[in-house]
Formats: sequence, structure tokens, C-alpha cells
Amino acid sequence: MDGGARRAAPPRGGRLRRWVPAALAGLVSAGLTLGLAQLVAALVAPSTAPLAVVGAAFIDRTPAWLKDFAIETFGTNDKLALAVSLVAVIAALAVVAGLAARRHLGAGIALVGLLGAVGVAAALSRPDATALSPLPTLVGTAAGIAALVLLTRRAVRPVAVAPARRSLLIGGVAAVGAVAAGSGRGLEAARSSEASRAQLTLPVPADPAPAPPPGVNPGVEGLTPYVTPVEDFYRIDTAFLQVPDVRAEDWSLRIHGMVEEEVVLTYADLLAAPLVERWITLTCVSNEVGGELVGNARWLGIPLADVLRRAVPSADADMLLSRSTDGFTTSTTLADVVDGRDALLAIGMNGVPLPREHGFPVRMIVPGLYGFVSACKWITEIEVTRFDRAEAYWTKRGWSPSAPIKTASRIDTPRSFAKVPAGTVTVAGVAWAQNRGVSAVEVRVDDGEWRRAEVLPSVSEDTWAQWVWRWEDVEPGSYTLRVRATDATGVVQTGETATPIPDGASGYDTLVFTVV
Ligand SMILES: Nc1nc2c(c(=O)[nH]1)N[C@H]1C(S)=C(S)[C@@H](COP(=O)(O)O)O[C@H]1N2
Ligand SMILES: [Mo]
Repeated sequence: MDGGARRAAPPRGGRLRRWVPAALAGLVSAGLTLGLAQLVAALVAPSTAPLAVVGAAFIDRTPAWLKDFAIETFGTNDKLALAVSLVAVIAALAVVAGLAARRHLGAGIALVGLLGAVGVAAALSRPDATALSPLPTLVGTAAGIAALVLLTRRAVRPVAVAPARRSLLIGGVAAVGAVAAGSGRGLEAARSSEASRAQLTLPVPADPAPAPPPGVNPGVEGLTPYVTPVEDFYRIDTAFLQVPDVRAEDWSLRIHGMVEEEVVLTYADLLAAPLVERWITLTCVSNEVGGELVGNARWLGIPLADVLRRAVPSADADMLLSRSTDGFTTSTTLADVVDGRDALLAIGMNGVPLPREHGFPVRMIVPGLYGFVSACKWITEIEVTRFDRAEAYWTKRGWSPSAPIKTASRIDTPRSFAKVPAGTVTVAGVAWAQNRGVSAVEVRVDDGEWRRAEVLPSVSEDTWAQWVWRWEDVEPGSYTLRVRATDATGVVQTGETATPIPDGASGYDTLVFTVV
């Protein structure tokens, strides 16, 4: 087969010998364009790299049916699929540009220029675009055109050019592109929020949190630990491609709107302030009854009420519209933040600087309010305003403008449909009623009486409590368990079922298991 191909090849081989260098010239020129753009983007802002802006602009303009198709087909790899397609299209067009340039240099230049123009338009169309946003694409495209001209004239067209010289020229441009791309990557990593976070040491809190009380974590298998490790903490946000990458040294928070005094805070201001540390259990409004979107952590931060006091909100303001660097917003009831509870602008979580996905460098945490109306990550702006003047991200999508956390309880063990041996069955779980506290937990078997579980100590009314109920002398059979909590104001958790939308799920966590 090989031999046959070679025999049939001569005429095509001659053509190939001319086309391959032309195609390669197009490809390496495109590579230089992207590599150099990457390097410039690392200096301007990584999100301004041509692939990043074109990809983002494409996603924003994708019709719903195509987005659904992509997510269905590629799942969470939809972004990778888009990147691969983009690179494939660019490579194909680069080959065309290289081939065109061999005949008509102007045509090749025009094609590369056109691609560059698409990149510039995409860069300018981004919501966070600045005058510098098109720079990476412009510099890259100019270099790409220069490379195409050079290679076409010196390596592609001359009939008599020595193969070694041709390879040297094409390989040289490819190497410059690769080095630029590599340095761009390196520079980007060195300037990233990860690098910024790695060099931080959290200050010692002026007002530290106590250690969790003795008696938590009673050694019941399957019971959720009292403290949620950072790596196990649930994560919910609208960030689709990448969570915001904000360096502490670049961060600032502006408090403005209906205030007497606009306040601007930097990360250095926070580090210099007396910081408090509080255990607070955070809950997502999307948590279903019995769900896992809840976690308990030790947050280090500055009291939000103190910061607001400096701004002096006007008397008729009733809402804080907090904004993240990515445009996400939360609406927080102003009265809740200044009623004495430990609302924080947090910089630390369980003793480490906030992890990037949990809002590095700074986020808000308000005990007793669901995350979507309080826990703004990557926070950069707080506008003091009114509920009748502004709407937050999720409110525009049908969720409540304000939402205190509903009293809830969860059975962690036994698991649904578990088979456990007869005798004593240990039933255990967690219950929360942030800002009020949990005073009692009761468990009910089938249609029996509600029986009191032991509520283990917790740090404060803002944290969940573990509970344990030892059910003795259980005979084989199938049983239904239900749990309900009572908050410290004496209100019993409602058994009425509600869906998470608009302001949180309710109902009793219920499961069936078997004793054998
Ligand atoms: N910037 C930003 N902050 C955000 C969100 C978001 O989508 N973007 N989601 C909120 C929601 S719905 C919740 S429940 C909490 C979750 O915080 P976590 O991911 O650290 O657990 O963050 C809140 N803060
Ligand atoms: Mo949430």
C-alpha cells in the first residue's frame, strides 16, 4: 500500500512540497499570534486573551437550544468542547491563510486581519472590557501578519530555498510562539489569586472564636462532623467557566448609595482592623429537606455593622445590594445586618485565607440568612438602597428578595433503606436554626409519639447542633423515621412541605429503613 501510494504520488508530491510549507507558515503564524497574545494578556488581564474573549462572547450569544444541546452532549466538558472547536476552526483558517498567501500575500494578510478583527470585537463586547482589552489580540495579530509575510517571502515562495533554512525559519517562528505562550502562562500563574493567597498569613483575631464545645462529635458512625472541613464545604455559585480570580492586593470594596459617607476598603485595611472570628453555619436556599447544601465553618472577618456605621446609611434605606466582581448580586435586609448578629466581611475560613471558590479575597457572611441573600463571594461593592428600587440576581429569576433560614433538621444515620441489626439503633443527625438556636430535636417512628433526642452542645445560636437518639430494643421490621427541631424561641419546625423556590424548602426529613 505504501509502495502504491508512492508510485502514484509524484505529481501530487510536487504540489505537496509547495503546499506543506505554506500550510505550516499559516499554522505557525497563528500560533505566534495566540502565544504572543497570551503573554500580553497575562500583563493586561488573563480574561482578555483572544481564545478567552471569543469563547466568552460565543457563550453569551449561544441560543438556548444550542447551550442545552452542548450541556447534554458534553456535560461539564461543554467548555472544553468549545475550546477544542475554536482551536480547530482557527487552525483550519490558518492553513487557508498560509495557502492563500503563497499566491496572493494580500489575501493571506486579509484573512489573518479579519480573524484579528473578530477577536478585537469580542474583546470590546465583554461586560468588563477596558481600552486595553483588545491589546493582546492586536499585538498578536500584528506579529502573526509579520510572520506570515516573512515566511511566505523567505521560506515558502523561493523555489531554491534550502530545506534546512526553510525548517529553521518556520521552526524559529513556532519556537518564538511557544516561548511566548509558555511565559504568558507562567506570568499568569505568578500574578494569579492563588499566588496572592499563598503568600498571605491571616492576622490573629482580636476576638477569637472558642473551640467547639466538648461533647460534639460523639463518635456515632455516619453523623456529620461538627466542623465542615474546607474541602468538604458545599459550593454554589453562578460562575460557569472559572470562578473569579481576584488578588488581595488588587481588591477593594466600595460602600455607596444611600449613605452619608462613601467608604472604600482595601485588603490592607481589613488586615489592620481588629478582626473577629465566629462559627457560623451557612445554608443554601436550594437545599432540599434532608439535603447536603449546609456547612459549619469558623469565619474570620470584620463586623459588617462597624463598616456600615462609618458609611452612615440613610434612615429610609432598607437593603444592601452586594455585588461580586463577576456581576452577581445579593439583596440583604439592612435591619438584619445591624441588629447585633455577627454579620461579617470574611477573609478567613477555618483558619486559612478564603479559598478561591469560596470567595477569595473577601465575602459576606450573615448568620440566619440563606447564602443567596447574604453570602456574596468575591464582593467588591455594597450599594445601600431600597427593596423597591433594586433587585438582586436570583430575585430577577423568581426567588424571594429576602429569606431568613428556616429551622431544619436532618437524619444522617441510619441511611435511607439501610439494614441494621436488631437491638439498639442509634439515630443521629444535625439541626439548625441560625440566629435563633436549636432548643430541641424530636424523632418519630411510624405514627408513634415524638420522642426527645439528645441535642449536643453547639457554639452559638448561629451554628448547627448535632443530635442523637438511642432507640432501644428494636425488633426486626421496616420503620419510617421523621425528625423535627424546635428553635430557641420555642417555635417548632413546620411539617408543611415547600419547595426550595422562592424562599427555602420545608417539611420533615423522612426515611425508611429495615431492622433485621
Ligand atoms: N459571587 C457570588 N456569590 C455567591 C453566589 C454566587 O453565585 N456568586 N452564590 C450564593 C449562594 S446561592 C450560596 S448558598 C453561597 C454559597 O457559598 P459557598 O459556595 O462558599 O458554600 O454563596 C452565595 N454567594
Ligand atoms: Mo444558595
